[in-house]
Amino acid sequence: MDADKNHPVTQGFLCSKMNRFLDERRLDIAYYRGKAISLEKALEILKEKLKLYENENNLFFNGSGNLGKMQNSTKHFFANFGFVGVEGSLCDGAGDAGIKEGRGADLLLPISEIKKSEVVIIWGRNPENSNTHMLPFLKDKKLIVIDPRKTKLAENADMFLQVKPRGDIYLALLMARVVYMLQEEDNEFIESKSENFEDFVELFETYTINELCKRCGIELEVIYDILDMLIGKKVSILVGIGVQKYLIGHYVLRAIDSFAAILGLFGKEGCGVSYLSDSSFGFCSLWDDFKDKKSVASADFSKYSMVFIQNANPLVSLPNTKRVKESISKSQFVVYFGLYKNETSEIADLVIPAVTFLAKNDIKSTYGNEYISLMPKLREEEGISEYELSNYLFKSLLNRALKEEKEYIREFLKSNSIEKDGYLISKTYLKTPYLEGFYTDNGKFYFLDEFEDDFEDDYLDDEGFYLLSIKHKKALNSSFFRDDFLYVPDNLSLSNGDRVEVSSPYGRADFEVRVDKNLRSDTLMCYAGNRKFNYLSPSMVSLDGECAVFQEMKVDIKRLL
Ligand SMILES: Nc1nc2c(c(=O)[nH]1)N[C@H]1C(S)=C(S)[C@@H](COP(=O)(O)OP(=O)(O)OC[C@H]3O[C@@H](n4cnc5c(=O)[nH]c(N)nc54)[C@H](O)[C@@H]3O)O[C@H]1N2
Ligand SMILES: Nc1nc2c(c(=O)[nH]1)N[C@H]1C(S)=C(S)[C@@H](COP(=O)(O)OP(=O)(O)OC[C@H]3O[C@@H](n4cnc5c(=O)[nH]c(N)nc54)[C@H](O)[C@@H]3O)O[C@H]1N2
Ligand SMILES: [Mo]
Repeated sequence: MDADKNHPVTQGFLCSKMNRFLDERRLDIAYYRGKAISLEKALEILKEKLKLYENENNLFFNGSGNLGKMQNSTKHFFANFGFVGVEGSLCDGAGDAGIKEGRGADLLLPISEIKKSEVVIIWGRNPENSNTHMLPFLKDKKLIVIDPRKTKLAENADMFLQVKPRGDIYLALLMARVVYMLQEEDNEFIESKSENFEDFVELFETYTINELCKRCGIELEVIYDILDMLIGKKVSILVGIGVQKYLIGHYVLRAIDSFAAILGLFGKEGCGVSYLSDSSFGFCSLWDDFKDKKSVASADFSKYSMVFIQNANPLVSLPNTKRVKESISKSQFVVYFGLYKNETSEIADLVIPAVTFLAKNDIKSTYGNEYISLMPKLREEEGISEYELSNYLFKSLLNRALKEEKEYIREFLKSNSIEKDGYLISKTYLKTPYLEGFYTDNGKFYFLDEFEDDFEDDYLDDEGFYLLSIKHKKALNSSFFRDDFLYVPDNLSLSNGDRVEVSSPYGRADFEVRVDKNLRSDTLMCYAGNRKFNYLSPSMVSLDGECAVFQEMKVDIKRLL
């Protein structure tokens, strides 16, 4: 497989996952209760089971897949067939909710704007692993990294703040407080483009500077240094999911936005805060939605007769694995529709192979930049596309058919895309985001005005360890590659190969250890897709955004002999 040499983002490079994509062994045959069967037979069984359970409570559970719009054509069928759907997020939903509260809509910073920045702050994001195509655009910038772990990018950054996990909100309030103390706030932005500024000031002044420093683990001198680098400069802040894997996740993004707003960093060239949204803002939605939806992170599978799982591996990716396993075993009929064998396909009654993007027509928005990509079908594969499956079910159970594939693709394209230099982009990003105001009712930015954290006491004491979960370079969550180690700092008298038991208020799990000198002395780490991590995480959801909170816990560690 080759990349397009002229593409303005990838510039002819494939990420390490795409480089090995064709070697990955796909699921190429259907299974019924463990026995290989033909695809035709599998579709017949699916149809019969849908008829059997039609009047009962059933769930359609989908993950994110590859952002292809045609993937959701199955959702269209199950919504029309009376299934319950999922809402909320396992991913970036808490932060997204916080951004929407302040700005009305969560627009990313197009690559064309990042290119114009003088300083870039990488905050709780690890593009070295999770977004390698971003790296060339960071090369000639002053770089500041804020992360509890010394990432590769942090090693080469102009400044690195090894923040306390879950401490980012206090860091944002601290920096805003010092900007205000130094009278460096952007009064023109504040007066003409924002609301709630006085409340924001009152909020950060409820804490002493010392208290804020203690809560985020950063010294005041460092804050002066960082502000020296920022004030008067074109600054973009690229925030990842790291900062928001907590109950208070929406407040964190709102506080980071408010810090950016006090410096007037919105609606100006080369400035802004970019979170992990995709480029689909402003496009039409093609598919009907469910009448009833339940939170994805705390889905109780035991309540449903039939569960249809697509684009996801909930037995590894959902928090509180023990609960997930128990509850899914109580459902009467589980269908897995995916590309690869995994923990979820293993327990499913019926397994239906999907085809990859190479064998179906689709159009996709992009995670983290402004481009829209057509994905024409290039080859045949064993299996069935979402469109074909949905059309089959519509015809055989609801007596109607979907429109032609290309009509949906055309409709999506028409709703908000435009060609620029030979590539499709979203019209929304032809202009600097928020240049003409925010997407709130009155077009103004809303500063964070209140914040309460009932859980901070658990986090502030010195007992136990923080446990991070981050993305692996070679994996895509639980696909392609697994790393099941527990990474520990070098102050614990543990060595590579030691076995430990880790316990949290929600469960326990044992791991083989790897020492990682880049961790804080109070912090442990696993990669996403680790088969054990989610035995430790809670099935709670964030206070806003209904997002999983994988790091809302402290853990204890014990060496096993
Ligand atoms: N290779 C690869 N790329 C991927 C993925 C993959 O699995 N593999 N997954 C994709 C998906 S689904 C997503 S959502 C994106 C996510 O992309 P990122 O946002 O980059 O995701 P993470 O690796 O989870 O976390 C980023 C950083 O947050 C830090 N962090 C953890 N806790 C905290 C905290 O409390 N405060 C601060 N400041 N930092 C913290 C971690 O140390 C880590 O360096 O990546 C996408 N890209
Ligand atoms: N411990 C821990 N848990 C996490 C995270 C973490 O950092 N730590 N990260 C969270 C995040 S950010 C995310 S986004 C989720 C991701 O979690 P999941 O959505 O469960 O992602 P994957 O584990 O990659 O599983 C996706 C499955 O979708 C299937 N698939 C891929 N493409 C297609 C397609 O085109 N069609 C069909 N039908 N199927 C397809 C593949 O078979 C694959 O097994 O995990 C969350 N869980
Ligand atoms: Mo994600």
